[in-house]
Amino acid sequence: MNLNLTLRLPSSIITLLIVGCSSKPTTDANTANSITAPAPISQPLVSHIYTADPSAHVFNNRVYIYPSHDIDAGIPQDDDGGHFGMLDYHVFSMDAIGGEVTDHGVALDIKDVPWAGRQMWAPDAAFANDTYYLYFPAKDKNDVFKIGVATSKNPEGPFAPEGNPIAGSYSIDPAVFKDEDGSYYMYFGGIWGGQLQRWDNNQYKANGQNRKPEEQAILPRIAKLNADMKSFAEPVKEIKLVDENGNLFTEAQNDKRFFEAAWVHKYNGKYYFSYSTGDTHFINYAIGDSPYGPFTYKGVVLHPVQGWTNHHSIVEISGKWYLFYHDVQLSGQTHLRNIKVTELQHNADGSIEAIFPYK
Ligand code: FUB
Repeated sequence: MNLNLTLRLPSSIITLLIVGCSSKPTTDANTANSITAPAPISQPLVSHIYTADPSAHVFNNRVYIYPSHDIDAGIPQDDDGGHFGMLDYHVFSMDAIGGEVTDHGVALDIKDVPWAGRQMWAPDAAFANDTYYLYFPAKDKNDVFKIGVATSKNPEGPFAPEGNPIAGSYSIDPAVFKDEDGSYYMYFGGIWGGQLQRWDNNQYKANGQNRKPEEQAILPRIAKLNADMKSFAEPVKEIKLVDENGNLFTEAQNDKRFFEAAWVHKYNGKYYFSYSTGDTHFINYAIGDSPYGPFTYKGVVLHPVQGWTNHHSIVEISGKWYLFYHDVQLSGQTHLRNIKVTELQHNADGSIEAIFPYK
C-alpha cells in the first residue's frame, strides 16, 4: 500500500510519502525516492552498508550495536516483507556515543545456520555465563519464523549457532532484558509478515488470520530464559498491553496496539515496554510493575521515520539514555535502512519526552 502520511509538528507540517513496507502488506514498488526529505535530527551511524533494527548494549565499557543487515536481495516486494531478504549480521561498536563506529564484519551467516531458510530479521544480544548470546529470527525451511541463538566469547562474534531454533519460540524480533535479580526474559513477536497471528495458545495454525478491527489486538509474548540462555524456562505467555482503564486494545486502535519491535528497559524501578505500531509507524511505550506486565500505555517515544518500518532500542550509556533507531535517509528505499542514535529524556514524572526524528 502507498501511505500518504501527514505529520503535524508543533511548528510545522511535514508531509512524507512513505512507500512500501517490511513485514506487512504492500502493493507498490520499493522506491521511496519521492520522499520530501525533512532535515533529520541525527545522521546515519553507518553508511558503507545498510543497517536497521538496532539493538544496543554496553559490554566491557564499550557500546555494541546488533542490527539487521539490509541488502537488496532482488526479491520483489510482497505482502509478507519478502523483499527483506537479509542473509547475515554485522556487529558494530564504538567507545562512546559520537565516537568512531567499528564494523566487526560478518558475525553470523545464514549459510551456517542449519535450520534457517531465509530472512534474518531483527536480532538482539545478551551476556551471561562468560558468553555472548546472539538471538535472531529467521524463517525455517518450512517458511515459519522461529528464533535462534548463537554464542561467542566475544561481543562482536563471530557467533556459532545452535543446530535448532529455541524450542517453543516463534515469530520475530527477540529482545532480551536482564532484570536486577539476574533473570533474563525474552520479549518477541510481530504481526502480519512476522506471523504472530498464526500462533494461538502457542500452537501453530498455518491459516491464522490478522485480527478484524473490532477484535482484541494480538498481544506480544514473553518467556523467561533458563540459566543456559538457550532455552525457555516456562511456556510462552502473552503480555497484556492496556489503556489507562485497564482495557486491552482492539485491532482498530492501531496507533496504540502492538505490531512488532518489542523492547524493555527499567527506569526508577518501573518496567518500560516499548514497541512499534507498524502500520501507523509509531514507537510507543507502556509502563508496568513486573517484567510480565500488564503494561499501561503512556505515549509515543518516536514519531514516524522515513520508510515504512520503525524499530528501536533504549539504553543507558554513561548516565544518559539513548534511543537507537533507523530511517531510510541514505537510500530512500524502505528495505535499505540506516541506523541512528539520539538522546532520550525521561521526565520527572517518569514519562518519556516524545522524539520527532525530523526538525
Ligand atoms: O528488519 C526486518 C523487520 O522489519 C523487523 O524484524 C521488523 O521489526 C521491521 O523493522
